[in-house]
Amino acid sequence: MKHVIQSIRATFESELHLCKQANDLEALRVRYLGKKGLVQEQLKSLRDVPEAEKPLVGKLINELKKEIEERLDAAISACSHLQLQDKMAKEALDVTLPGRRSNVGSKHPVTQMLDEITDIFVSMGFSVALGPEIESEYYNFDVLNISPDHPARDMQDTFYVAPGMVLRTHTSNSQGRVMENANPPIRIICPGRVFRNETIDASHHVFFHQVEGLYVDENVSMQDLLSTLSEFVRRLFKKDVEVRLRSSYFPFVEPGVELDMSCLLCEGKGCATCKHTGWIEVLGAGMVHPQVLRNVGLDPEKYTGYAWGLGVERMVALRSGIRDIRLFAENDMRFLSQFYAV
Ligand code: 2U9
Repeated sequence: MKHVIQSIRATFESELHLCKQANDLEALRVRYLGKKGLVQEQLKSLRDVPEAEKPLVGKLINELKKEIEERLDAAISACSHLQLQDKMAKEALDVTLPGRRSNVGSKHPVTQMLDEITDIFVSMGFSVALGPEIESEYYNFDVLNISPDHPARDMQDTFYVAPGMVLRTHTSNSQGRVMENANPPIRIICPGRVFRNETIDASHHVFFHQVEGLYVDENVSMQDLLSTLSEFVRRLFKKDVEVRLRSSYFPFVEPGVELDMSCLLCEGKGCATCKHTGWIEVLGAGMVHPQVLRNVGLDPEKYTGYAWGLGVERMVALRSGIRDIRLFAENDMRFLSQFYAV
């Protein structure tokens, strides 16, 4: 019996050395210490041992059991320590490495420009007024003195969505609504998307963005228009440009003007960008037509006002030298990523 116990001990030792991972140790434990394991087998066979030898053999088997338990416990703890070290080595992080910048995106260049224009006018005391993109012919045309036979009302220029309802062709629709419900002084700008029934090409699109502005009060003059818009243009283009007004026509203003600035590239000397005139057209403006004031219930004998309008895509194009406005509607990341704001 002693020899059997010795041989179990020796086999256990050699099998223990062959164990490489926790699974092997568990299998070894079951084989030796399990209910049907080798140690249990020896305990059962104690019945066949002569009575006189039983205490000694029993003691030897218990010593073997204890020894195997201790050896296995030590091996399991050494193994889990090794596994932990291995895991730590594999998952090690170098916290001194520079971080990887994640791409959080950026505002669309048209939105950036809308924000910049809005900030400038808000700093001058104007409020922002928004209006609907689907508008009645009344607010899109009638209030603004655009007569029923005006070519802008033609189906080829305007999208009609229902009888008497259009996709707004300018953001002035919001201004008529505000003027009806407010008393002067009125200082508002109306940013937003507008729609035109155009054939799309490099300089025309079926939708684009506008900002239109309006200032109505007693004694508002053309000089107010010129000084405010000059300051705006200089702040937007971050350059001390020259500004001039040219006579023009829009049904909602009288007189109507167009505002030019000296060419950003040649500073007025003449180049391909300004078609050798030295001037670049920036926006349309004028003194609010007396009929428009009457239409919204304001007395043109008491109040005067100036109004202006600009195309936002055109402002980005002027500042960044873009020749095709279709790029603004295509969402091509190769184009948009060039406008990432830092
Ligand atoms: C009211 C009265 C008058 C707004 C104005 C312009 C001149 C103008 C165009 C420029 C290029 C629009 O984007 S564009 O196509 N706009 O030239 N807009 S005066 O006049 C108003 C607005 C509201 C009540």
